[in-house]
Amino acid sequence: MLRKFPTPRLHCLGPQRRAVHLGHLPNSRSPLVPTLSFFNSVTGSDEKIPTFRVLDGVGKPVEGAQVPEIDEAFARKLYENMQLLPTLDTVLYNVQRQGKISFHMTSHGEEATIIGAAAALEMDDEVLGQYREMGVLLWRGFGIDSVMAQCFGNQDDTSGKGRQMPVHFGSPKHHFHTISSPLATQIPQAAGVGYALRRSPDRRSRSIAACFFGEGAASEGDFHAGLLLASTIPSPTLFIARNNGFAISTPSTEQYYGDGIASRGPGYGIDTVRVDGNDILAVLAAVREARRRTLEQGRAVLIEAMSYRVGHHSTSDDSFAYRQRSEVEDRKRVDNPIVRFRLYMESRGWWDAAAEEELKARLKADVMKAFKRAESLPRCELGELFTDVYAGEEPWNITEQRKELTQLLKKYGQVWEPWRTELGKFKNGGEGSDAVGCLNR
Ligand SMILES: Cc1ncc(C[n+]2csc(CCOP(=O)(O)OP(=O)(O)O)c2C)c(N)n1
Ligand SMILES: [Mg+2]
Repeated sequence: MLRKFPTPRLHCLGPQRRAVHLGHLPNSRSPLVPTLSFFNSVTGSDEKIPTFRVLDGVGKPVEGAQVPEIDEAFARKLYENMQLLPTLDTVLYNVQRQGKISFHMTSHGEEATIIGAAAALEMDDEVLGQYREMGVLLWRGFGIDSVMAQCFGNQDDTSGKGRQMPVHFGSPKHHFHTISSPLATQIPQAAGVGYALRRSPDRRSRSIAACFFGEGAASEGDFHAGLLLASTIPSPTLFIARNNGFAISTPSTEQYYGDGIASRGPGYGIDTVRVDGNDILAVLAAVREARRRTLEQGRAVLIEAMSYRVGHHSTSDDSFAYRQRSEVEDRKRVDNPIVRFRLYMESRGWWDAAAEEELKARLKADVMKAFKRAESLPRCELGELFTDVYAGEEPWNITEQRKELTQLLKKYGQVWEPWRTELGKFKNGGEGSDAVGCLNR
């Protein structure tokens, strides 16, 4: 059983609420009161929605906390995945800087939110991510070779045959819906996926839709459309807002005036909780309980996980243009999600310096091996650019684009150096592909 929070008081209706009985309007259950009184989620600092935490900043359970049941093997899996994320991120970030891939986004600082949530879900719960949730795939066994293949867009990329931007993963096998760049589109989609699960006899009462998004994405209209959809057409949908303090350069203080994202849940009649996103045990407990609720009630739940985006937004961003280096350095130290959990593991006798050293060396070697492999592999056949973009017969616009590329390649493919180099990166040097139409014809 989890410890119960005091219910946040979002309505300041005053003492008359209970004392005076004036009844209800015919079409409402709202009690009639004789006093004019406004309410808000930001009335006073003591009215803020609380943040659920299990471990303190140095990995010690806080007084009264109910520590979720985990054994040593599970704890090690959590920790190894939390360490794998930054190992991969650091290599991919540097590889982008060397010009070998076009783009990357790191999860630095959000390891506990992402791995903790992944670990609380069932492996076949449907996940709709934003883009910073590579850790969910790692937890589900996608593998670092597949991560590298997607980021390099090589022939082993099962997410999209190299046709998507890096980090735009997708894997039906891992129940991970393909990432799409336009923000918040996954939120109403998740409400639809949750509804589909409810209507599917073999998934009903067993699987949920879990939707991740940033607090910045929650400023989009699609956030409200998605929550309203889940509220009025009930479904087992879990919304996980990663509040990492920034939407690129816009700090969260400029993104809302209300009490974060959590204050919006009650407006839609959705059970809501705020959690310390740097505390993996708190995230694990909150997501486990939220998942149980969505299935039991068949209704959506909203979690707001509080963390801090330690890395730059992406490789296209330099965050020191809009925040102090010292602020980032401070946040790396205070409540560091990986350190907190390591200290907890050590206190249980499950981890020590030797295990740490072995893990870091092993992960680095594995990631470097996968990187070298991915770099050496060619891209898919060039013609694959046009196959299975849509289901069914090829539509006219794809046919037109295919013909245009064929003509351009005939004219410039071998005579213009940048194109010749690019073509060399594809399987068979970009030649012999029926779908494009033979380049040398
Ligand atoms: C509809 C739309 N508007 C703007 C963008 C550009 N954009 C990409 S990421 C981003 C910030 C999102 O911040 P948040 O949702 O907090 O996620 P975080 O990057 O912090 O994980 C913006 C504005 C976009 N991709 N789509
Ligand atoms: Mg953000």
